[in-house]
Amino acid sequence: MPQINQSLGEFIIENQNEFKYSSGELSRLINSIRLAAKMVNHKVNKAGLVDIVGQIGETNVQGEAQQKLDVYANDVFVNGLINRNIVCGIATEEEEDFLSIKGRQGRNENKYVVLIDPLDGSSNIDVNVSVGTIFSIYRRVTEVGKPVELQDFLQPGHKQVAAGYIVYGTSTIFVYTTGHGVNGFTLNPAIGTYYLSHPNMMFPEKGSIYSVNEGHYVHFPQGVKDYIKYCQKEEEDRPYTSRYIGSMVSDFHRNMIKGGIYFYSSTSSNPQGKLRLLYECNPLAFIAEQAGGKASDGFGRILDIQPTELHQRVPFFCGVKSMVDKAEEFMQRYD
Ligand code: AHM
Ligand code: MG
Repeated sequence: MPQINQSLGEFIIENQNEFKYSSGELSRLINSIRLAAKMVNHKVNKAGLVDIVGQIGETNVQGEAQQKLDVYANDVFVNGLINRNIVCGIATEEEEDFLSIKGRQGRNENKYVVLIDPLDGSSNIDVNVSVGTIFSIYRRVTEVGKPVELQDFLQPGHKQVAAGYIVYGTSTIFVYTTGHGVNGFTLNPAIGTYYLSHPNMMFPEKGSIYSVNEGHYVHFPQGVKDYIKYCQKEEEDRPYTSRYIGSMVSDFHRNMIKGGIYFYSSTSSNPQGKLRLLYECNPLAFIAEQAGGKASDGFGRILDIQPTELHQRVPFFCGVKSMVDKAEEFMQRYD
């Protein structure tokens, strides 16, 4: 008899009590995201078959060209969360302002806000390379029943109640944490169910992969240049292997399983780097710490940063703890 693992739906119900404010609301919210992710997965898999690949002629708030699939993914996640009356506010990479959700009869009793990058690694869509979704969930800090405010979104990452990502890759995997470890569920596309395939995910103690866009080398701060040279040096367990997909979710996922570090630091033209604190770095930092890894801006813990803007960028070093420690050591020489 083939073994049938626990499904994501069963897992969510079984572990709902672990959550200290358990009211079923967070479970419904994660359920809603898993459903939206199936729809996005379906579309991603068809990219190229229909006229869906390519830019839609708009730019997002970051000034980057939007792909059609970005727009689709954004609509699916946002509408899914709004229609099912499950959150009180949403912030997405694709929209300048956060959305305050009115709720049924004009009053919204929901407690959670979601921040989301609906389709990360979007430059990879046209070329059949893995992309992903990243999400982060907080309890609102303002009064329930009133419209959400910016401060509900600008919370430091250590206040997250849940975070996760989906990689639409050679297979589709849904990985999330509610602060009790990290679990991964692989989608069986034939029956549309995610099954627990990666229980209790942990970064290895040691790693041998470094992931960075070395094209920016001349523009990196000296600490990053030195760290890259350290990774490449013939010594002890080095040189490390270089792997860079250009979809951070996919790079992160591989590094968590195989052992590695991902970094996107400041450059001379972008002093805060490229990645967004609230819906890219914080959720992955939360997952990393839950999996025994580490996430830093080169000088301190990502999850302790007090955000000041919705689309704030931050330098990001994330992966095996000892590797991030080493990168910080190089960075701090030039503090
Ligand atoms: P995106 O959200 O617009 O896709 O940008 C984030 C992505 C990360 O997934 C990836 O690691 C990085 O940008 C790649 O950037 P670059 O092409 O500068 O290396
Ligand atoms: Mg992104």
